[in-house]
Amino acid sequence: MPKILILNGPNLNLLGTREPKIYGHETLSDIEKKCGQRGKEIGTSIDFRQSNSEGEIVDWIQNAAGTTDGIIINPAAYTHTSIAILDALKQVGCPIIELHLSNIFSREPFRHHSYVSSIANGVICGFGAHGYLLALDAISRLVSEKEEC
Ligand code: CA2
Repeated sequence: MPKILILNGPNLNLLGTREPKIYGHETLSDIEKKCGQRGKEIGTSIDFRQSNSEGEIVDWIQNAAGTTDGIIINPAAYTHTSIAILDALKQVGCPIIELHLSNIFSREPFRHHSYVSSIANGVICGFGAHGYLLALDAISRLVSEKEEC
């Protein structure tokens, strides 16, 4: 069964408690449950994590090499700042989807640049919590295409 790692960056543990107009009403735990359900439906195992620490996210990405079939990452604010996360993702060797709840391109200019987009297979943004399910469907397809190679 393919293993999918879903990584969430800083402050996403606050989802559902503040800024619902931008990020919606669902908590990260609600989203984790939905991802688990969709994972069962599409036959993938889901490892869902959140950290406020850049270094911990880098460690998780490094440890994914050779053990994980696909990564979905919402790097949150590190999207716009982290060369360390970019470098870790570059060496991991499995399909990667970058994900954002909000449409970063309709927000402040400093959110328009992402370090991660250049190495992601695809980017999903602006669909709120539903984006996680879209990303799961997309990565599952990428993983099965890779197996066929
Ligand atoms: O839209 C997204 O998913 C973001 O990755 C969220 C980040 C933001 O820095 C990115 O530009 C876009 C922020 C996550 C903070 O989440 C909060 C949730 C509730 C209350 C406060 C922050």
